[in-house]
Amino acid sequence: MNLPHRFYPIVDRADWLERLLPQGVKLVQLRIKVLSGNELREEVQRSVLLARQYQAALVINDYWELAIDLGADWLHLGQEDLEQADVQAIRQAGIRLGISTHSEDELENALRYSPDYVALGPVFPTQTKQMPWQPQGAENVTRWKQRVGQIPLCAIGGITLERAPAIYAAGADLIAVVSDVTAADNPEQRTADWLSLAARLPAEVTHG
Ligand code: 3NM
Repeated sequence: MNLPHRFYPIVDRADWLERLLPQGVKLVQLRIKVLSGNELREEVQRSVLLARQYQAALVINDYWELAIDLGADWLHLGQEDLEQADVQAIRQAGIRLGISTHSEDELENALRYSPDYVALGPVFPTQTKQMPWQPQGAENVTRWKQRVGQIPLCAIGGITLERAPAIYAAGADLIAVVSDVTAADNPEQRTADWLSLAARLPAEVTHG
């Protein structure tokens, strides 16, 4: 597949990249909600440079103009972000695109953009993001994978290391997590445990 790893932590600061990238993380999302202006730009810039240094794929959440400006390789957009974004400009900049989905309608909409991955959430209840959606359960992971075929499917929302094997088995090509890593007693150790789980999975996603 086009994605470099099956474990996909999401963090809100470049400082986290300093901690996680040396562990061997090869795919990470920067999801910043509380910065703006120069502070935001500097945080994204530093993250882009760190990802390059560690040869990891960095996915910028939401800030598509900054992503183009700062030479990011990947972008993640929610459905509302997608409406505001200039997807043609994003594609022209050679940026790959992941899109959130929470319902069949959102999935149909996302597929119109030929995304490089589709995210499905929340698989389980999560405290990290307020959303109107009911938990999807492993069943919808399987349904989504049948629908997206060769497009990598990312499962997100309330997923822990302990729950991960069942979610990979249900059809998730990759799993994105926030709190299971960032709220862990020892985030570096938790990351190492995720990486060793992912290393025991097939390296290539099974298409379709
Ligand atoms: N998006 P945690 S769930 C950022 O369903 C995000 O689209 C979701 O955090 C979606 O791993 C979520 O702590 C939060 O549950 C994931």
